[in-house]
Amino acid sequence: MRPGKTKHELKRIICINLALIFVVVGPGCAGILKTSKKTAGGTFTFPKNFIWGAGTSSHQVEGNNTNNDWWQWEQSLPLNMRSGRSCDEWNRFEDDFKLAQNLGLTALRFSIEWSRVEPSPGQFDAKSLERYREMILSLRSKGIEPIITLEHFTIPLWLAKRGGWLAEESPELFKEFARKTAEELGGDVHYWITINEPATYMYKSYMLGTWPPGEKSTNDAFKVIQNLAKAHVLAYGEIKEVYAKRAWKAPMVGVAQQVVIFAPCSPFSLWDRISAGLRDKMINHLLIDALIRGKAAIPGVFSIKLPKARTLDFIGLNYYTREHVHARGFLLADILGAECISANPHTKWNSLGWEIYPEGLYEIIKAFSRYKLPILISENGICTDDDAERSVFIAAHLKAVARAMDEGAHVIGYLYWSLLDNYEWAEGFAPRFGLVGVDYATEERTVRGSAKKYGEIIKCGKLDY
Ligand code: GCO
Repeated sequence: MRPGKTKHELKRIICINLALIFVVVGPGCAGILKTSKKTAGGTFTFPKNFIWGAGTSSHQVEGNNTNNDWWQWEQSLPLNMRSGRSCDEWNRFEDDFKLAQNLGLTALRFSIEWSRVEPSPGQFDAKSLERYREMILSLRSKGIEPIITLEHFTIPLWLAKRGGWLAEESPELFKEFARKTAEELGGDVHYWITINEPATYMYKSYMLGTWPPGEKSTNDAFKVIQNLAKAHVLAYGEIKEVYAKRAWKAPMVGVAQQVVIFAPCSPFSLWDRISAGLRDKMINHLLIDALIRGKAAIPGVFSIKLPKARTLDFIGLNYYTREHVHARGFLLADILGAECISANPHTKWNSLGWEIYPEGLYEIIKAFSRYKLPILISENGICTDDDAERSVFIAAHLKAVARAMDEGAHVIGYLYWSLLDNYEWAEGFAPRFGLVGVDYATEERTVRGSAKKYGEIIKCGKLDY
């Protein structure tokens, strides 16, 4: 400081400097860095092209998807557990995309409803395709990258009647749908997720029986996962071919894999540790392994052989929680075990009772880095009635991403689940996952504080971890 300055001048200089910091760093950054706890970590600056987004899926937000298996299934549920008009996204997407743009999102993941695009076998509906084209162009005009999911748990009724994903012909039928969609919409799409959470679908629809078609048969479940894997491989080939023929820039095609951190109920029990390890292998890794190597097996239990290896350009990871498991006996189902509740008094849960465990995202990214493919966090989110919890959740999980990336992990983006409150399948409308709240009676939207905080992190582009 130069001598001879008056108190008043000093104050002015300090104010100007603070204002400069505010303009250069931005209010978000200042806020984020101030509130973040400084640990042994560091500060990570996300790459310029990092994908910052959120996700939705057709049946959960569009409303009136009357021609799919879920709609039929819901009709036997109480009124408040049916999807109905949901968020009416089919008609309101333009306004919601504007909200996403205002938040500073650079990507939006949404799904194409198969039952709309192909309402009867081999008959494609030009109007529905046109609506999806409008959605894609609307996003593009707002500088938002569309990330398209082709299969997010629902199938057309006609396919359900033919046996759904159990039917031998299902992979071929999916291939046709993928080809047509890529031909019609591909010019403006770079990222494709063929199938969302194949193992979740297999488990809930064919083992637990809590989702349509409500079956409980391990044999059928294995057939279904084989068909889903084959469907992915065929769709991957089709999408690539369509792009190559038209000389469009080669797309990135992957799946969205559900991942859970499995921990033993007792770290001292060998069997509990085996149980956790087995679940990790079967639920987290088996499918990814198969798609990369073209085959995978658990000797004596299950094997899968695919028409082609190396059909992933990136791995999508849907991460929410950790589960503690213990073995009940020595048969596979027993070793796979049962869950127990963590006794840790500091444990936090979302409104569906899932443990919140941000470090798990770091662990999962590290574990999946072994495949040496780009990783997209295709879902990560919290259902809660306390929006402050959501802000903490997002920051904590992004810090886990930052830490993994700082150690060299190749993560290309993060998609918060979900842009909007929506229809949470068998749980109905009660769980609130949205960055944007939805009043289902009026369809009024409320941008939550957590959404703005997420926007601040995006704007800032760096985080202490
Ligand atoms: C799933 C889906 C989403 C869910 C989300 C919250 O994993 O079930 O991909 O449709 O809504 O995961 O449960």
